[in-house]
Amino acid sequence: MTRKELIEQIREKQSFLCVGLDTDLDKMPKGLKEIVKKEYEEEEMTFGMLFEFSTRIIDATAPYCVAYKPNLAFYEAYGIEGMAAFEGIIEYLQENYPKHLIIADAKRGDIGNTSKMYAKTFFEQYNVDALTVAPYMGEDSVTPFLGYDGKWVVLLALTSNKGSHDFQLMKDENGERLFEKVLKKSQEWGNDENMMYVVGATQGQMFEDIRKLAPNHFLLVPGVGAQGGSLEEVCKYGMIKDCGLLVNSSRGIIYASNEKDFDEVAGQKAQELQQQMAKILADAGIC
Ligand code: NUP
Repeated sequence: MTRKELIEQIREKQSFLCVGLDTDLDKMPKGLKEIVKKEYEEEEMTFGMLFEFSTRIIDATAPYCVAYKPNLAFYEAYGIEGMAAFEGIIEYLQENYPKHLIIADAKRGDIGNTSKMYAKTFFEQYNVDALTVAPYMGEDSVTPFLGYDGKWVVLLALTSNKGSHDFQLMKDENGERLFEKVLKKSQEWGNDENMMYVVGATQGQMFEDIRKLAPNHFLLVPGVGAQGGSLEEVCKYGMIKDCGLLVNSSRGIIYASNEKDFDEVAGQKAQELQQQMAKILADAGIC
């Protein structure tokens, strides 16, 4: 998906919401198991639970979001069946919601030879639109992901967790912080048509500093909802003339109810965020 197509979707939906698919079997809603039992064999139950839960969430939230972000940890943790569910969910999205951006949150990056295989995995085998990548190993670990037309590298810049302070805020002798070096250096490898940055919603006013160095890049912003980040603050300091933001919420949407109505409630939560986003976009004159 190109930047232009993504912006068109944001304007059309009046939303820059990304729904995070962090599927945890310990958090499945009541009653789902009984439904799945009727349709799947005993040995397919893990696949069935993950697939049925996710696709119901997707159907309920699709009108209110422009992107989905399955996090690989929540599939790999269930072995082959988990990965089959990941693949099934990606195919379901591609067939039913081809205009939604699919971001695989896997935080990959290794020596060039290995990164090439990671790129093949996500951009050829699974054919997702975007992949989160860690910048730590430098240029040759990131560039193999950048050679695919219409695909996106989403590079970790300033993450939402407390530990982001340990390295990302470290200063050199000139007072430049590590995340600022990541923003500057990585722009020698990619551009705002094939690279986004991860910036945590919990970082608030730091978005001002991010925008000084990446004025035009899309930012993937996790941390709204369960981690307590503020949508208003993110938009105040991070929004640009064509939006430039994808704000993710996972637990705040997908586990809002653990009753039979879990998908309906997830849809309502997504719609609430979409309505707040529509107002912010209108106030900013974007749509
Ligand atoms: O800085 C980051 N913070 C973060 O939470 C980078 C991420 N990729 N994430 C991911 O976003 C995290 O692993 C999870 O998949 C999602 C946030 O989920 P939630 O806090 O909305 O439930």
